[in-house]
Formats: sequence, C-alpha cells, structure tokens
Amino acid sequence: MEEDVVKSQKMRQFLQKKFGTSSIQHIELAELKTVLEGEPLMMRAKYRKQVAIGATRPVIKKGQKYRQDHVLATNFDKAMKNDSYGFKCLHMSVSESIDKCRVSITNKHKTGGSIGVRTRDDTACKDDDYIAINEILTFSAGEATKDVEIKIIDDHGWEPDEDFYVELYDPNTSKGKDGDKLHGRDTEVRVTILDDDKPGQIAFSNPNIRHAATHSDCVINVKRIHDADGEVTVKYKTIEIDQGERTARAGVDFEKVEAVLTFGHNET
Ligand SMILES: [Ca+2]
Ligand SMILES: [Ca+2]
Repeated sequence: MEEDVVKSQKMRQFLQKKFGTSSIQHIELAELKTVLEGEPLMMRAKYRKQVAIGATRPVIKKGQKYRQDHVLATNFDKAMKNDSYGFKCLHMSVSESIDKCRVSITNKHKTGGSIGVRTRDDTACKDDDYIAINEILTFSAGEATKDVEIKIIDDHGWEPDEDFYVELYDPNTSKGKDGDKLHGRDTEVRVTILDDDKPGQIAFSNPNIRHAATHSDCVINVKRIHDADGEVTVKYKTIEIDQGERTARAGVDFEKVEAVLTFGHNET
C-alpha cells in the first residue's frame, strides 16, 4: 500500500516536471507521446548535427558574448503547441558574459490580451546565476510579438554549464502572478548559461627539493598555471615515502602537515 503511494507520488512528480501539471487530463496526447517516444526524427537529426559541429559545447572565450538557438518552435507539430501564445526558440545557449538574454513571445492570433512570463530555476539559480523576472505582457490587437530580457550574472568562478527556464502562464486568474503554466511544448524555453571562466591548474614550482637537516623550515612553492579565474582551494599534506632505513619519518625527521591552500581570483 505504502509502495503504491510512493509510486503515484513519483509519477505525479515526473508529470509535473515534464509537463508543468501533475494531472493527466491536462496533458496533450501528442506531448505525452513525444516525451515517451522521443523527439521527432527530424529534430534529433538536427540536434546531432549541431552537437557534432559544436563538439557538445562551444569553446567560449572569457568575456565573449555568445548566443546560439538550438530548438525552434517551428520544428514541432501544431498539435503539440499552445494555440494562443508561445516562444519562438525553445532552447538556447548564452555565454555568462552576454549581460542580457532576450526571448521572444509570439501572439499567434494577434488579438489583444495579456500573458504572464516568468523564470524558473533548474540547475541555474536566481540571484546567483541570473535575475528572475515575473512580468505581465499586454498585447494590443494586431501585435504579433514581444520580447523580454533576462539579466545573466557574470562572475569569475568556474562552474558547470547551468540551465533555467522561462515559462508562460495565465495571469488572468485569482492566482495572479502565481498562475498556472500554459500547456504546450512552446510555452517554456530552456536557457543554458555557458561558463567562461578557467580556474587553471595547480603545480609545484620544483617537484624535487633537497633540504639540509641543519636548516629549519622547508619552503615549498605552489603555483597556479595557465589560467587564474576565481578562487580555488587545494589540499596538501606530507606523506612518508617508504625507503626502508632511509625513510624520513613524520614526528622524527619532519613535522606532519595537512592543510588547505587558497588562491584568490587572478592569484598565481
Ligand atoms: Ca565569467
Ligand atoms: Ca563563472
């Protein structure tokens, strides 16, 4: 019995994550089929081509303003999309230093009305990686598109590429700006933020040091090479090298050390 509850809870979580709703009656059959059977073949072929060209991820130079649109709404069948509003581009990559990321919303019937647009965390987090928005856009009759801009936060620390979502919702209910996300494959955009920072590598300046026992402290220089973005830490410790009788012993020949070394941004 308990197992059934857990199972149905997991199912609801899966549906919520994939479709923005946990009730099956709100999900379009075409959407469900795409999730279960994968993207249409045409799209997969295009994606593979893109991955092959970009070698899974483009090489971003520090400070480079870069944007690439990966998946366009035109690749989807009309039945999978929202009838009234939608995004043109459904997945894009932007460099961390792009400053502002612009997304376009299409008013498909060009009728007057309002639509909510807001961001949602995934692996990227608001305030750390981008500035969240939650706006209500009003289209006048005849107006086909509107854009919103999302500020991307540039820092010096290395981190993996991270995603957040921009989604459309219905602002015309009592829930207001917490309104339900619109149904359809083209009502959310995944934005991948590409990190442009390179932490470099840590090495000893001299891997072999001869130190006379008559001298006290042995100073060992550690350097950071190639790049020096952001703060990095490295652990270090002394270990005995087994050489039989000639082994230098901790507590006898040297004092055991185990600590953490921190390099600040640009410190080498
Ligand atoms: Ca950066
Ligand atoms: Ca960074």
